[in-house]
Amino acid sequence: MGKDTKQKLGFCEGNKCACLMFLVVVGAIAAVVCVTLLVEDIRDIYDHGENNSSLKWWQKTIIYQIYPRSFQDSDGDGIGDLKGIISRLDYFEYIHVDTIWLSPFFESPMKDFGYDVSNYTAIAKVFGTMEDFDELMKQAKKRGIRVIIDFVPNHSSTEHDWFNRSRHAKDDKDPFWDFYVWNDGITLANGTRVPPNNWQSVFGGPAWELDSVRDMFYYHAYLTSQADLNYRNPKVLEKIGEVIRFWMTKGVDGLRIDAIPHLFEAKDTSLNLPEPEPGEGPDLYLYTQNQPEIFDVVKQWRKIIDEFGSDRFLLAEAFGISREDRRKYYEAGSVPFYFQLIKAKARCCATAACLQGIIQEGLDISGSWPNFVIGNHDNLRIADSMGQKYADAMNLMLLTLPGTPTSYYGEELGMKGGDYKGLPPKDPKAITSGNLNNSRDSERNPMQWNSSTNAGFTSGSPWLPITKNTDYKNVNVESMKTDNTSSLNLYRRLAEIRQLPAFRTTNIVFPDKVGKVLVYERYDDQTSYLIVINVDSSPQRLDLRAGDITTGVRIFSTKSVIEERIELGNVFLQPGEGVIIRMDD
Ligand SMILES: *[C@@H]1O[C@H](CO)[C@@H](O)[C@H](O)[C@H]1NC(C)=O
Ligand SMILES: *[C@@H]1O[C@H](CO)[C@@H](O)[C@H](O)[C@H]1NC(C)=O
Ligand SMILES: *[C@@H]1O[C@H](CO)[C@@H](O)[C@H](O)[C@H]1NC(C)=O
Ligand SMILES: *[C@@H]1O[C@H](CO)[C@@H](O)[C@H](O)[C@H]1NC(C)=O
Ligand SMILES: *[C@@H]1O[C@H](CO)[C@@H](O)[C@H](O)[C@H]1NC(C)=O
Ligand SMILES: *[C@@H]1O[C@H](CO)[C@@H](O)[C@H](O)[C@H]1NC(C)=O
Ligand SMILES: *[C@@H]1O[C@H](CO)[C@@H](O)[C@H](O)[C@H]1NC(C)=O
Ligand SMILES: *[C@@H]1O[C@H](CO)[C@@H](O)[C@H](O)[C@H]1NC(C)=O
Ligand SMILES: CC(=O)N[C@H]1CO[C@H](CO)[C@@H](O)[C@@H]1O
Ligand SMILES: [Ca+2]
Ligand SMILES: [Ca+2]
Repeated sequence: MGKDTKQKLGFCEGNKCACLMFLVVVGAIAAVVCVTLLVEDIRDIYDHGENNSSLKWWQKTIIYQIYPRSFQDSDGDGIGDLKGIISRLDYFEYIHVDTIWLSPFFESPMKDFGYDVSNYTAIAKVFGTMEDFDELMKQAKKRGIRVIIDFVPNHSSTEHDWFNRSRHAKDDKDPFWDFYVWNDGITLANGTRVPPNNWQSVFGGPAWELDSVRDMFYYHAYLTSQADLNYRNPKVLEKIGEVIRFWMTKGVDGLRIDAIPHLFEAKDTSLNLPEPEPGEGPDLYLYTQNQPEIFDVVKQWRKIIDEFGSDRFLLAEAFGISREDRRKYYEAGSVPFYFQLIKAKARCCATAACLQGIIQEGLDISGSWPNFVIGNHDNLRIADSMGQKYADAMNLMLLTLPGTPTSYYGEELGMKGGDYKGLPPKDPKAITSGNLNNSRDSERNPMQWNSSTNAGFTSGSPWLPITKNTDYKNVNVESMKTDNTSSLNLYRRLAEIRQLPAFRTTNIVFPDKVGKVLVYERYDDQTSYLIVINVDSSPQRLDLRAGDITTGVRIFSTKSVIEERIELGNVFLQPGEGVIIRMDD
């Protein structure tokens, strides 16, 4: 075919909208909205002419995040484990996911459920053994499933042997003396010892803790039991390099680096956080986040994993970074997670304009490979943040955007988070900060596999109960398998559609005027698809004709399994409904 798509996309000549208004009365609410796609300017930015065959595996995959504690328990202790994950590997084939990312499963006192590592090369007993991990790798490989593991370099548990050696070190001749960020602090006139500055921890309170053994303060970005490693010390880099090689040798396909913006703190510990400007919130991490030294370390880690082949993947967890810093993460050989869609509701009410703006920001990366995330273990599930009605539509959006999507376990079911109001929190963030609103328990609720007691997650008593509000008797994998309109089957269908060549490109165009419905077009030389998602709370009717193209085939709808030829001049969507339309030539 090879037709001129630019001409084809001229929805309205010279962007002057010439759409006819269809005055159809539906429930007396639907308004006709005319959508024009603006071609020239946007196309030049996003059109990188990606070549399907030259894409790397991580550009063609869906990443599925497993929170091991909550995915599948194999031994009845109520806590998910590696054997449980192994027993569910076939599920990933079923939903067409071929990359899993495991949140931490390393030895840990579990003060932050594994994000406090006490031995980077050992498995937490509660999750299993190294043999279990090797078996997991073997079984995953057999099924063509890639495995990415979490890597938590910013801090170790204070129960790590390195910390013990460091706090017992007598002087700088001890190799562990400077392994962590130590400081004498300040001694006041009345003899009281105080931290060297007013730096704050992410989980609330001062970021310095006086250690009674060494009689010095150590810095911790998170909990007091999560001491920050000192990346100005080459010996730390050496040890952490060994950890990376250890897991690469085990055959893992990539690392997801946790909390990387916190890797370095300002060298000058006399710097105090300034009073916030009137009307502005304080910049609590001015001296402890996004320091320029980070990128050299990322480059070093990229070099190490390249020893094992250039196609291993490096993902950086970097929340709320600047455009410039995003560029630097890419330049250093990593892909920085783009998280802003998670915050769409809070940031701008998740309206169509809001979502489009966030997506465009996510694509503003000068030719680098994009990625999008709509949920994780730190944020409310989509069904809770956006509303159940919009859960399928958000999966539709995630899986049709350019780049690599990351799905959080359970989101393929449109599952709600647990309702733990009134129960004591398990999340240390809530406990430490003394604010129950900070609890991340809800989104860490057990995966719902079937309609048996405890949803097939465990034969024992789950560490977080399965609560009534999640309707697990209906919202579970087994029940949803048999219903071709279920969230699960919609997700599977979307995962298939993603494999079409047009979705493998980074080509995307948006309308020049945004209404209440999120609209974008994805295309390659051959075929063009319109994605239309009603994120509004009222039904919407749209005219989507593009020049002389007046019909298309609706190949997907969140409300129907029937493929249907439709009139583009009259597209009707219920609230929360999303469709994919293959445009006729
Ligand atoms: C895609 O690959 C084909 C065949 O390998 C090549 O001829 C073409 O130039 C490539 N296109 C781009 C945009 O790289
Ligand atoms: C792109 O790759 C997928 C599988 O990786 C394949 O099914 C499809 O045919 C390819 N498309 C083109 C245009 O090469
Ligand atoms: C971590 O655990 C492994 C396996 O048990 C052990 O060989 C190693 O010495 C431990 N490392 C540290 C730093 O404690
Ligand atoms: C910590 O180090 C001290 C001094 O070397 C040692 O006596 C102690 O056994 C260590 N503790 C642990 C838990 O390894
Ligand atoms: C010492 O002085 C500081 C600052 O004025 C005060 O907060 C603290 O309570 C005093 N400590 C004692 C033991 O008096
Ligand atoms: C927690 O959230 C509720 C509801 O939004 C709010 O009323 C309350 O003030 C919050 N509590 C704290 C300690 O922030
Ligand atoms: C639900 O899953 C559990 C764990 O896999 C299994 O033991 C149980 O038999 C299942 N129940 C049904 C009704 O399939
Ligand atoms: C969906 O399921 C219904 C009921 O089982 C069945 O009648 C229908 O043919 C199915 N539709 C498709 C497209 O598979
Ligand atoms: C999104 C994410 O990975 N958040 C983690 C960041 O790091 C802290 C400390 O390791 C964890 O508590 C968060 O869960
Ligand atoms: Ca278990
Ligand atoms: Ca740090």
